[in-house]
Amino acid sequence: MARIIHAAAAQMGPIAKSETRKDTVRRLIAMMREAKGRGAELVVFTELALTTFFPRWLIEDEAELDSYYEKEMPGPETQPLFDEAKKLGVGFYVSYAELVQEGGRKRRFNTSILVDRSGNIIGKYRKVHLPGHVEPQPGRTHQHLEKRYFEPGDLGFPVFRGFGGVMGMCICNDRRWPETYRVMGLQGVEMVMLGYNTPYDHTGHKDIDSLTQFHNHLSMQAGAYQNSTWVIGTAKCGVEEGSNMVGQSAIIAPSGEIVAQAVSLDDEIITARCDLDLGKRYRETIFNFAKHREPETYRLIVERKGAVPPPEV
Ligand code: CDT
Repeated sequence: MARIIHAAAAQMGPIAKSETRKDTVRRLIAMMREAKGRGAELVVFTELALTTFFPRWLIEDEAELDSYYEKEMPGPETQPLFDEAKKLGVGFYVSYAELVQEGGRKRRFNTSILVDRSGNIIGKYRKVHLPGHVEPQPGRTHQHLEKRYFEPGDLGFPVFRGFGGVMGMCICNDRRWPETYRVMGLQGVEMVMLGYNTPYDHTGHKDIDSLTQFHNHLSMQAGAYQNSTWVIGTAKCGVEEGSNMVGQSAIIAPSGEIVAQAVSLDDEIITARCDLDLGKRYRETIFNFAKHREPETYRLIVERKGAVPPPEV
């Protein structure tokens, strides 16, 4: 019997700084209802889906900074999303800023969770690859201070059994790194869910930035194909507080083909019936890791050359 997950990417348009958690959760619930109406049983929301993308500002007041973080999940403002998921029988992925007290200090992570159709959290991930800077960069209209506001995730890239398959998560910049998908691929991942907030001016070099849309899909399509997995990438997009962010949310098959793509820069649901067994064809042939990978060779190459600087040109 085919193993189908009817999945949705719930792309989000801008979230204004003035928008409350209550307003935002209401938007997420409306999209969850629409996704369910279109047959979806799993909804993938975006990165830091509960607030505006606050790392674009230098925030020196600690109470103000803390206000962007969740101290519990679900908390009073996010509980309605869990209640609705349970009522509809729909699972979801969502990313948010997480604040925990550990070892007598505050720890901050860019986190995502996977929630099953009964409203229970079945997986948690903390973003490993943090882009941007610790200190504000002179001359930039919008900062990208993720390195200031988060620690690198300490949970690795775990996979979770759920929705009849092997599920994995990552967040935004993680999607550009082959290691992200490969670590999950080595654990047999069948669907990778991710949210992203990608400003068009993210490198500050116009020639590279003009390829932002190409690189967005390139990373996710390569990750899917090379690891025989579905990838669902969901954007927060449009012009948010003056920052112009890419859309193009996509559902990508293990072939690397895009099977559904958002066309707006606003709240938009896209769906696809994802056959998890499609990945098998690749996993058992061209990307049969057990047969064709050469980990010992990779290790020797890295050991001999890894620490040696490249020759001068
Ligand atoms: N949110 C996030 O990770 N965005 C990065 C772009 C910012 S780089 C300063 C991304 O890789 O899309």
